[in-house]
Amino acid sequence: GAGVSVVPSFVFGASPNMTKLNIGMIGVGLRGTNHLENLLLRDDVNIIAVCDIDPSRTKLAVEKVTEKGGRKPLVFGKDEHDYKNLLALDNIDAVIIATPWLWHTRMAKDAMRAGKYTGLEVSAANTLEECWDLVNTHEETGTHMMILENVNYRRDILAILNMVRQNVFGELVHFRCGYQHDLREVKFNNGKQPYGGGVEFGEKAISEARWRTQHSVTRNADLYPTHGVGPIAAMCDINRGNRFLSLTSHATKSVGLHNYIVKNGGEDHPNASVKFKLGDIVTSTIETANGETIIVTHDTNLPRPYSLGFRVQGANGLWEVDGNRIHIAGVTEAHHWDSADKWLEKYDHPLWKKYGELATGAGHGGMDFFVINAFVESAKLGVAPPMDAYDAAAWSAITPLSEVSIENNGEPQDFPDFTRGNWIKRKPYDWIKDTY
Ligand code: A2G
Repeated sequence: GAGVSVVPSFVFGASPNMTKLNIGMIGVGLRGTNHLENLLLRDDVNIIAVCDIDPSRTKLAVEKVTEKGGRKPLVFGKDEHDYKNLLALDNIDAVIIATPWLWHTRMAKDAMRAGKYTGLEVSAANTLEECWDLVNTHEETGTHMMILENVNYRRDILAILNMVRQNVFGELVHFRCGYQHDLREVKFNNGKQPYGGGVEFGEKAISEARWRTQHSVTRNADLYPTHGVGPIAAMCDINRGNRFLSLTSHATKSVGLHNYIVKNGGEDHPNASVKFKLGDIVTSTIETANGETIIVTHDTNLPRPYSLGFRVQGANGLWEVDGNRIHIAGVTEAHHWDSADKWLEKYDHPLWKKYGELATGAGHGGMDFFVINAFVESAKLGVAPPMDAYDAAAWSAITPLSEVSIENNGEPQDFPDFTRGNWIKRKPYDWIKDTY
């Protein structure tokens, strides 16, 4: 709010006569707890209730709230449907959903039907039907939902978006992005620790390996498109003057997960006989209505350093995250790269300029802080969020569309127009401001 300044006692969102946003947390595993910690840095929210089927997680969440001097939240989670009792609470304004993927859409639908401003973790939906469900439920209820894509708030991404808005790259032509993250120690653990130490998944594992790995068994698709495509969609105004038209996808063979099991669990481990459908590298090419292409990579089963692989290219130059380099015609030497550092500094986003130290210093990685800030500020105002149900649907649709394309030797798949024609007149979101 107005008059906020950065002083030692500064709390994000502070404003004297602000009404507080009452929040319910659905899912307080590793991700939900991270959101909770960022919420507890603010003084404009109350955590009214927390829900998780694992009592050790709700216990931890309650402790975190009360340690910060908050009132003890109500606890839900006696069974998988107890979240509906949380949604029935009249005094909750907004909910954050951070649960296994297969619960996302149904929980978000129930939350919107209950009139709660809804924050939904990525990926939002698993099938085209679920994508439509998010859009239709938003339209039927008039309740807002925001897809909580944190990478849209990464410092370099917002600086590049700032450069895009100032036309530094010229007319946009081509993008690359993806989720390139060695998840082998996320997909397997020993049932005692969340990451690695064994080759179990499903019932015998805990945390993400308990539910996430199964998607690699049953689906050959880009399983996790939004970290890459979310930031690009903001840059090229998807659903706001532009839209995804179609895609083609290809997958390699699948060797990484099987090799990992054999190497760490032995050939005789029962999981050594599991056949993983997910190809190690899945590559999709999207065409947009404005004539750009976007190459999206999904690469989670092989040893490799983390990179979302961004490239943003226009008629006047390009940025590549790998190599941290930029070329701008007429500014950088012809045919040569310039380090991206001084560009990223020069075009640093107003939010990061203002609150970057607080966000990073608070030990919460910055971008997570800003995505939660955008959610809370939008919910307090009751306005549409920066990334809405149409974005959640269009971005998540890459999973089912890539699956069908791969199954059919790269046959092009049309994206549904989730805006039903409104993309032509919807105005680009104003990303470049210092409030949220
Ligand atoms: O790996 C990363 O932190 C991902 N986030 C997150 O979404 C999740 O997949 C995690 C594995 O547990 C980003 O890449 C921004």
